[in-house]
Amino acid sequence: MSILIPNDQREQLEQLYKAMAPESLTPLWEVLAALVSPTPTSPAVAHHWRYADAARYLMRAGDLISAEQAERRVLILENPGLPGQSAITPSLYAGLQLILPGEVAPAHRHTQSALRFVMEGEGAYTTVDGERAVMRPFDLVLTPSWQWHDHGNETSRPMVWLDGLDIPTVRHFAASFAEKTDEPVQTRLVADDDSLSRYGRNLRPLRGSLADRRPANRPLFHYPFAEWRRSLADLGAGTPDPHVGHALEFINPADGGPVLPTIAAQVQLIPAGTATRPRRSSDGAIHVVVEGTGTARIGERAIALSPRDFFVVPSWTTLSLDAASDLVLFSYSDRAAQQRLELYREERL
Ligand code: GTQ
Repeated sequence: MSILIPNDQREQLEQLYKAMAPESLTPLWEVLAALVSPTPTSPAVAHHWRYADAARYLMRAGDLISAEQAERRVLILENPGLPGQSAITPSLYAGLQLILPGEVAPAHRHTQSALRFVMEGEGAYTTVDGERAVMRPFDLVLTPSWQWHDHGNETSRPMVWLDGLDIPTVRHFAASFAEKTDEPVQTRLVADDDSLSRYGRNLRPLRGSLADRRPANRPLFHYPFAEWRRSLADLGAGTPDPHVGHALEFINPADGGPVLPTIAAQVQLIPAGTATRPRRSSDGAIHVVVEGTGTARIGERAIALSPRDFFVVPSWTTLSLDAASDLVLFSYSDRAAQQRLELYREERL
């Protein structure tokens, strides 16, 4: 409340609040300014994790608990501003998942939407609705809502990837449903990466034909590093956008929109020796450094970046990126949800 209130009036008001509290009634005027803030006030803070540091703890967990026991052996990247909430931003979750050689993370499905961004290892798989995506470093793999998925590693090396899910968003709506099957590993129904050839090259099977097996609204779920990196490399010779560098969003080929209903994902190339101008947006975003070194200036903070670092930028906090060498970033955010809810804003400074 911004207007001054005399002491005796304040006392009477406090008595009123105390009297009505047992009836589950509270006064709006005490909280209105915080509830309806003129600009976003995220409880999340900017934060930075180094992959090697997190991976060390993850490998220790690998010695202590199996993937099958844990169901998902994951260390959550928890925002220090959101303690105990298993969240990296108010709406999104991030975790580092480890699958050791010979292990499986058993099949399940849930209403939460997920993406995987591969950090280490090569050749383990995620099966989505009977189709395996064979994962290589910096591939993006999706598990859309309510699609069966299991993970397995038949290689001789550990496999680690970043899980990005909308767990806090689904919790917010109290809309979590989940199921398990008796079969921990799904039967392969089609060739590995079948949907890449069916839907991943600006083509699609004829509508209604047998080959059109994936859900019409979300046919593709694997976006290989080799493909997105080539597109960024081709752009690299041209003039970068002053605020985002060369930036490409992963799209759902069914509608050209974001890859998931709640989550948008993108990659960026900031050419060596350049810096992006400060920009802020209402979507808190989680970034992975794929290649290069430089500095991320997030609000008042400056974070030195090196490959496989993670950093989170809270809503409405300015970000500028300074590339010492060609800086390649992957990021995901709740922009998809915000755009659907007509909330999204950005400001280029
Ligand atoms: O792989 O299905 O990090 O269900 C959190 C919840 C991963 C998964 C997570 C999950 C998964």
